[in-house]
Amino acid sequence: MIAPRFKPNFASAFGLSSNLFVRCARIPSQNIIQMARSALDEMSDSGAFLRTASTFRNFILRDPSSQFPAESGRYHLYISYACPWASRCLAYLKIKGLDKAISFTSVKPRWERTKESDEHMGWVFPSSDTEEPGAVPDSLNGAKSIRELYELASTNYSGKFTVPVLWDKKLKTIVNNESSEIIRMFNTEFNHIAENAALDLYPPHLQTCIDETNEWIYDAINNGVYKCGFARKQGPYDEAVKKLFDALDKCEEILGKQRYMCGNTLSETDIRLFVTLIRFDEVYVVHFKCNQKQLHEYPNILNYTKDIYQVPGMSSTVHMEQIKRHYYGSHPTINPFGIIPHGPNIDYSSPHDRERFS
Ligand SMILES: N[C@@H](CCC(=O)N[C@@H](CS)C(=O)NCC(=O)O)C(=O)O
Repeated sequence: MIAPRFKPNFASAFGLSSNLFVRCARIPSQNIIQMARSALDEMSDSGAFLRTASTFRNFILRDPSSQFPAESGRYHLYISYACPWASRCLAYLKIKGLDKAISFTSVKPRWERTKESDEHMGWVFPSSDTEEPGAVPDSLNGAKSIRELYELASTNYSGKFTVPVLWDKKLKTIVNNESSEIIRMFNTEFNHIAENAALDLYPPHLQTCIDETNEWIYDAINNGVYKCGFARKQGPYDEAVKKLFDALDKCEEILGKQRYMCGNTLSETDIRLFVTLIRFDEVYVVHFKCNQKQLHEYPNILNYTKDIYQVPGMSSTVHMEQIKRHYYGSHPTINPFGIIPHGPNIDYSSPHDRERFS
């Protein structure tokens, strides 16, 4: 049996079961809510994966008098190329033409010990520019890990140390660590400095479709693959797999009638769906046991994934080697020896048939 990734000593001191403790334990005498410290610990008693909500939820606004005004050069996006949630945000930086106004850096793909003093495993920065292609040391704050950024931003933070992190260089704090909100800010609030300001991925006439579609796609697909992969009992896994493939069948049908998920215009929903689809055959099929069908067995979804990959800027957000090294190498409860499967190496830059809808 493999030990939990992070077990602070005071869990047992307060007589809490580790399962309860890591999910969300209230310690009455001190009124502390202790949250899960890693996705691997977010487990209900029934063995189902339960994702906890992000904590930093401030908004950058175009209004210069706001606490976090949209200014060029002020914000930094910390990502991992491996992470689908962070990759959504990076995709927005690229396709909205914001990557000169908002800087970004990536951590190393494999989780490592974040401190000598405990067992937490998480995102760390390389120690030099050459250690890891695509990752660089943290020149802004000199942090060794993403965990240190959370500790700089808050002295009593007790949640997970996740990417993405949208960092304010001026106030030296985390503005927001929730990708679904970060992409909304990038879509609208920086248009006075965005190189591709005309691209609106959340236009008023599509908002109802986008919100409704995001909801079932998040539950069944984006988060659904994690529910399959992190389930610790057969029942929750069976349920998640069924939901996942029902939802993929539904996508296949929709994409047989139109180019994108909300009509013939690229929208937020497509970027959110893409980051999961691009990882599907290479990782989720094997690592998260999502193997009822592979994506390349869905012709519309496969061609749609290629179509979005070929949107200018998108391919630079996909580092498949880092994606595979992260998943297969960072979850020892699922893949104890960290072996990385070779296939299937799909070429997403090959021709697709989606122009038939335009
Ligand atoms: N709700 C967050 C989820 C972010 C998230 O779960 N990121 C993962 C990487 S894909 C992470 O950093 N996990 C660290 C951990 O579980 O310790 C968002 O969408 O921004």
